[in-house]
Amino acid sequence: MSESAFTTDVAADEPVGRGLEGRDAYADRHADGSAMPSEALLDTLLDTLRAAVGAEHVLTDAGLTASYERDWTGRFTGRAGCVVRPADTEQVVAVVRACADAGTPIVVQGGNTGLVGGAVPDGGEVLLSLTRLTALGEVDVVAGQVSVGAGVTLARLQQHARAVGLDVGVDLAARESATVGGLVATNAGGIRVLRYGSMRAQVLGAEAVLADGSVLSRMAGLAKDGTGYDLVALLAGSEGTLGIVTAVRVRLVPRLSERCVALLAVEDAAAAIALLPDLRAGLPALSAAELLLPDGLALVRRYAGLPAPFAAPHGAYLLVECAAASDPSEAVEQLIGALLDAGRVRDATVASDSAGQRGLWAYREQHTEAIGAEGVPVKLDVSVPLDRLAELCDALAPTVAAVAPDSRLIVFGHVNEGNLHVNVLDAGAAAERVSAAVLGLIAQMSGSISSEHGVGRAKPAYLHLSRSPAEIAAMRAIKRALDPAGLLNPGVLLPPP
Ligand code: 2HG
Ligand code: ZN
Repeated sequence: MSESAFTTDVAADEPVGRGLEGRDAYADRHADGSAMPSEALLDTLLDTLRAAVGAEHVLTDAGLTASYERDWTGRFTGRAGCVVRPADTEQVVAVVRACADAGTPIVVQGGNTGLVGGAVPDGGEVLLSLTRLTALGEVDVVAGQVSVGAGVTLARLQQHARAVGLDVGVDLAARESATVGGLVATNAGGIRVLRYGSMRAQVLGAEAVLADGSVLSRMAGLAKDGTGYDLVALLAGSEGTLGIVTAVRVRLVPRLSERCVALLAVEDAAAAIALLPDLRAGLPALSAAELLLPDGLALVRRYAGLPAPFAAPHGAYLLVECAAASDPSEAVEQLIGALLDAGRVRDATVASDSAGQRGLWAYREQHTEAIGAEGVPVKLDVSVPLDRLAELCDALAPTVAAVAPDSRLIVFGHVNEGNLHVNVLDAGAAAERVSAAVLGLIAQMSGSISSEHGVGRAKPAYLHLSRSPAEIAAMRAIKRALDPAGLLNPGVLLPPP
């Protein structure tokens, strides 16, 4: 499809929104011609915001705004014009209308656990924090659904669902802080995608405030609905650029209280990948398969003071979890026995009790923190077709070493989805060259430059490596149609025209 098929009446080169300090139409000009925010307009906007959400929920003091202005990795920071903390959808509407009137862009933030800078300001935007939208509806156990506010954390939602024998299909290490709105906005994946799919698959409905202040609401949770464009699905993964998700109708799954977790030691990453068909076929209760490599394991062990999982080191490790209504341990042990006998697994440890299971998961889940404790990494989140994953594992080290010889590469990930987390420490001035080299490699392998973390501010310049010109033109047309002034999350996801 040609670009013109999507052209709207907004010129392609119209600037997307910028912060209070950069928007000429709403700014006074200094004698030297530089754009400055109009003090009067800023004051008027702050007054309107205070009236909308209460003065105590409009933060301007640097001491109070700082934690909202820096991402989890410390890689992305920027000053917000102010931080606004609405309590409900009506207040979000009032904030959006006030910002639209003032021409001031908005950055939307949930639990601030994002890893691509998609929820921190670039400079001068109104930062809209949704953490006060914590309504928790009663679980509809017949439908297996619940309506929740965007600011509810994943851990709180899990607790809520588990209390009635249900669970959430998505799970990830940042569960205590990550919010449902953020999970939808980034179409988060995590550790159970092989069983339940990513966040988009858990979303049966949503309510969202659009850039003009109108409210899109589809919260009935219809399992079947063939009435045209799936706008809710479009919001999933839109990273706050099309609308502000304020509530979500979440699909729940049965709570499977019996678990078995095993750590398998194998020769190398290729051997771990080669086990997948047997694991999927032999373990119907399979719910996670995570790849760990020696450097990452060593880093986590040092950071968390964990013992070695095996007497001898191995080339790669596969963490496997099964979850079922009745104890899946027997099936896991049987399969592992056969794999050991066949020499395809070199060693294995199985945990049937919850303390042992937590212990094994710690090797995997502590990766992000252990890496963060070493410094600010180049953090890439990529996927390739499974039949190229082993090739990618082999190619990563030479690719990174060629541009950043003194760096340290830590790779781990969700192996069944071909999704690797590539973290590079000590890249120094070569950081961007590392991104370009790794993402270029991914493009050659028909992969995705962003598998589950989103594009954010970190990767718009690389979007063309995963999306065709026609796709990017279609995305731009959708953005222009829903947010013609570029009010929502400017600079996130789409590169400048
Ligand atoms: C995970 O799988 C998260 O633990 C974070 O997606 C990955 O830190 C990372 O690179
Ligand atoms: Zn992940």
